[in-house]
Amino acid sequence: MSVLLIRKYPDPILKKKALPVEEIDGELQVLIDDMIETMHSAPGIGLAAPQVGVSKRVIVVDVSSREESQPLLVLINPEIVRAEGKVASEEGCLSVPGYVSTIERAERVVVKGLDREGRPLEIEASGLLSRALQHEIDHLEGVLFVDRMSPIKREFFRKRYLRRQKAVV
Ligand code: GNR
Ligand code: NI
Repeated sequence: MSVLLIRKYPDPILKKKALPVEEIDGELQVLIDDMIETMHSAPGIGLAAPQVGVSKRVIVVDVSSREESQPLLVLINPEIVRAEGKVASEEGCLSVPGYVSTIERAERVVVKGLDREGRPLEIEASGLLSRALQHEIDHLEGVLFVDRMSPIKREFFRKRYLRRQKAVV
């Protein structure tokens, strides 16, 4: 297993819509294991394949450090089939280091997809798991949490982030 490099905003791969997985093979299993290791080492509560440079519809989510009794989830070709309610909460992203913002999202979601063996899976989620699932599925559409901020907040963010990035490099 290896810890992969996490792509950072404004890397263009983060804006691309990821392609559905057509074959669940050994190569995909290696990717999934590397994504899990990368997420844990970051540490983060979720990771989407485009964040490690692979434009495929695969996500991993592990909120067990913050919410008990939630097992590690691997989802291939995940889709939100139901969304209810609205809730605003603070959000960050490993691809946008150093920033958090309050983002409004659905309170509860039902997500379906395939597990790493290709078996159909349906998950009902609320709380942090619901938020993490929506955040990761956004990544597969090329959407970052900063794209969900108001235009004014986003412009402030963009300028500050790019200025700070220049200062670091
Ligand atoms: O580690 C993460 N924490 C987090 C906190 C609130 C809402 C979403 C997240 S996901 C983030 C990891 C990440 O960037 N996944 O794409
Ligand atoms: Ni993210």
